[in-house]
Amino acid sequence: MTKNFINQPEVQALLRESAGLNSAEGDERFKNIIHRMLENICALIDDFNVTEEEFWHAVNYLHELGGSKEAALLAAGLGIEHYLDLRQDALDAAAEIETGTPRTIEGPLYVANAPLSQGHDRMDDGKDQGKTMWLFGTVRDTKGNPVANAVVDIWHANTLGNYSFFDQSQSEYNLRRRIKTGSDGRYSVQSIVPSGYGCPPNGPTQHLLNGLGRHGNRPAHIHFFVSAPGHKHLTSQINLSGDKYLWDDFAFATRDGLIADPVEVNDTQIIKTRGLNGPHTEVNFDFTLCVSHSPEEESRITRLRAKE
Ligand code: MBD
Ligand code: FE
Repeated sequence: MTKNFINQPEVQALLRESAGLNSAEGDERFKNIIHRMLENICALIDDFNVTEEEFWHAVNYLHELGGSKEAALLAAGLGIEHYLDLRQDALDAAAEIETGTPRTIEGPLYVANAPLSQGHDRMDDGKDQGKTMWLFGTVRDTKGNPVANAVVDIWHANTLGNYSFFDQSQSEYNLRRRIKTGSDGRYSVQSIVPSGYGCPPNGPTQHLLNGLGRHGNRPAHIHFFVSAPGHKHLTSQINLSGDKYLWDDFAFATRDGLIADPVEVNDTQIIKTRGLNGPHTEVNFDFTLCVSHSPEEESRITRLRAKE
């Protein structure tokens, strides 16, 4: 076959026609993106001499991926979601915008509209015998002042690494809460220490990762959306130190500045003031929010989410 077969006039004409570039209808930006995507797929088929068997295997993979609703999981596992963060960081740096708590990926397991409480709540339903965790901190602005009326939306896995809603064996909104801060900017929750997540071993994401010689595990982590009037929305997570996957996260979400140390608490006075029965683990993490310059910056990006 001729070198650069993709550049044959017949192929170029086909790609233009199939991407709708010859049509007056449709969306310009969409057409250009689809055109580039088709060109890249065709070039890749050429460059790697992709066989017809391999091509239809890939098509069937997409069927499986969609059928099991793992496309967003794969986007995290292939680092594309982290790439979006790297791009936003670079855009912020280029604009010399001040930085607060680092952003990191949302992941595919958020559920909207968790119970909202003022200052404090308990997140677990008491059915998981995990270690009690007292998670607390302060939301501040870049000048160090506490931010009132910030909503700290928290979600994390149970001791099996599973998330309520996606794991139907858990109660509704288990380990999912929203806490609104008062004038002191503080939030606190009683919960259980989460375990790391592992991709479904027989799902299409793990199958692909197997082919790459990669595992599908995440360290123990806690997700946050933090938002407040006049401030930029923050999507982030903290990863717990001591986890063997801390710097080997299949979703690339661990970042400097987002590592929290679980601390054992034995002080009877602290145990008492928290209304707990005995020794437990505390995790302290403060957030710094940046001032927003437009209303859009104050809310999370639009994305299809459960219960929204
Ligand atoms: C998770 O819990 C998660 O946070 C991500 C990013 C991917 C899979 C499971
Ligand atoms: Fe997660």
